[in-house]
Amino acid sequence: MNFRTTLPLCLILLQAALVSCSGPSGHDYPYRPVPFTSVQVTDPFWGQRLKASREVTIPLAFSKCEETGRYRNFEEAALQMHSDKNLGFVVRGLPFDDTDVYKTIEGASYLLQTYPDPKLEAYIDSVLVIVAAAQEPDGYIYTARTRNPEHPHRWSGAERWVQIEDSHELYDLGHLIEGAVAHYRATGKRNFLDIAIKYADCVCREIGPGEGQQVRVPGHQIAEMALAKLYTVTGDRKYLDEAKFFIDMRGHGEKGMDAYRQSDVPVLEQTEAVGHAVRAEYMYSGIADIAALTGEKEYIDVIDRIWENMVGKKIYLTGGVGARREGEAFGDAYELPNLTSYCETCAAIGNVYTNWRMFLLHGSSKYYDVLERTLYNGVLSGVSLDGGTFFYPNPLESDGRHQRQDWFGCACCPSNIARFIPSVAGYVYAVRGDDLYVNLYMANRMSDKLKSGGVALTMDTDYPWKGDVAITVDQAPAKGFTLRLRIPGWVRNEVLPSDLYSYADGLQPGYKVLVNGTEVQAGLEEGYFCISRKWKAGDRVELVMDMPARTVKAHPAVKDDEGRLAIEKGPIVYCAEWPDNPGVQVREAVLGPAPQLSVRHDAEKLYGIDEISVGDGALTLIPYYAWNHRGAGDMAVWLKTE
Ligand code: FUB
Ligand code: ZN
Repeated sequence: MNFRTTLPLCLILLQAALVSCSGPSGHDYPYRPVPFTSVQVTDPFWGQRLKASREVTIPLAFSKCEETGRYRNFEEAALQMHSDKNLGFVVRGLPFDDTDVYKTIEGASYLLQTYPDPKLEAYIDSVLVIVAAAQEPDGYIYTARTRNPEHPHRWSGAERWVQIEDSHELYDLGHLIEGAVAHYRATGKRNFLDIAIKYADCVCREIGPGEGQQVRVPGHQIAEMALAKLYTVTGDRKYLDEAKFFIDMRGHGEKGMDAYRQSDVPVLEQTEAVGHAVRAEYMYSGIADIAALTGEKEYIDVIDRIWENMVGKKIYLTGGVGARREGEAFGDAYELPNLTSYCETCAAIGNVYTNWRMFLLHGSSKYYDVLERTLYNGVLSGVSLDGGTFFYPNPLESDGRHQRQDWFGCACCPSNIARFIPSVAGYVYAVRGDDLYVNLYMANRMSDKLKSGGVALTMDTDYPWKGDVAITVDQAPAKGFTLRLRIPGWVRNEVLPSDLYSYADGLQPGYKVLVNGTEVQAGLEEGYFCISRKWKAGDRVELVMDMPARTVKAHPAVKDDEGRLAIEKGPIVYCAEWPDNPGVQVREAVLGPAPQLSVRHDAEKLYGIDEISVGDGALTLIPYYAWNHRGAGDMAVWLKTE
């Protein structure tokens, strides 16, 4: 693989400038993520995902944008804008089809960091020419209206903003900004960012509390977190104010808004995860951003409360959220059905965004325990191993009717996978002062700045199959720094930071940390093993974690998991699938109350997995993320004990 080892100087300076202008109000997240531009993934597990993304997912998503008329929509909008008469374009599809283009460019931009690709960069530039041409002179960009202002998409309302609860005009803004900022950070070019700024300025002019402005609230959240990000990039406070306005106005009796859109009560009074799960997760991320960037504590309190409710009562073992198909929504407490679990891929990605921000606010590893579980299970199941097919819902049980597809009429999940997977490098490390947090384990090389100077590390590991991690210090500030290694919940005997699930086997896995071959002792601080010292180049830290296969049980209030156990190993949740168990009806299979589990690595199967056998081979389990690669059939995560 052709990994980039050094960034050009101009990009390093650009990154430094971006970091220093984040939080211009003086408030910011106390913990700063080490950006994706500073981490080169060299990992076999994630390297394969990135390869699949680069070679299959991103080209597929671009070709689907072309084939399904998403580029044509921009072209038609441009033609209509420059015509005196109505050209009669029929506005079909979904009013947020533009976002698939923005999201795919976002993913491609992250990829450019690890795999510089002038052809891909030029292709993106050519798409951006088409996108820019569809932008109205005042910045409005929403092809579902501009294509035919007299007959816009039926969800869009006769005029701008009037049907905001369904139109997705501001959802489009959110994805536009997210894509544009990633593209700017990756390439230093402004051709996408300027389009986003122009639309954001249009929205800030027309929507707000001031005279002559309309009071409107996004029907589908994401503009909040995106505008907050645009504020950190530009330093322009009006974007943060607009994001806060959107959050603050929610639940104040707007027309057509309800619990489905998290608008039944004002945000600051909300206590539970409710409604459409993707909208909810994006809103929680936006609230966390407002909390961090304004320093207003009441927003932290609300997001803390909702997080407790979600992690304590409404999350699946896979990190998936959204139990109900109807409304793609959170259910009641402990309502976690398996066969009908919805667990939209986008909601899992949103759950990563939320928990990442919760860590950046609080610095506790418990948020990464949720994030990691979601990443390896609920997110990864959303895309096939070759990167070419996708799940929209991610159920924990199947009767054979659920299969990945190469695209959907509503393509939010494939394009979210296209943008998320390549961004994974940005979740590995974080910094505070002279503390370097290692939050995810994957082989990589990183370099960044601590308060006292530059730091560079090389990480080697076979995670998630082995719990051994070796970190070599390549550069360190003369003064020294504190290395904070996250000790995952799964090795501390905690499935999730709540009582929703617990290990059922009585095992007590252990871990140890060695520096240059000598074991060191330390208590955990917020879930981190901390080593403070003057490091020198070549110092080697080893984290050795037991990673046995484990059985898990659910809280007794989860009726659908009653009398059942699930199996996991490290961060990976397992399932029984039909091809590995000929002659066994896996949904009816009986584990027994204390099954003996043995693990075998198969480098060929399903791109290399650890397979788990129960007893003397009565049942074989594979990682949940890897199911449905060998045809349609039964699958189950929660298995009967008798
Ligand atoms: O409405 C935009 C996206 O489409 C949502 O986030 C998904 O749940 C799907 O409905
Ligand atoms: Zn989706």
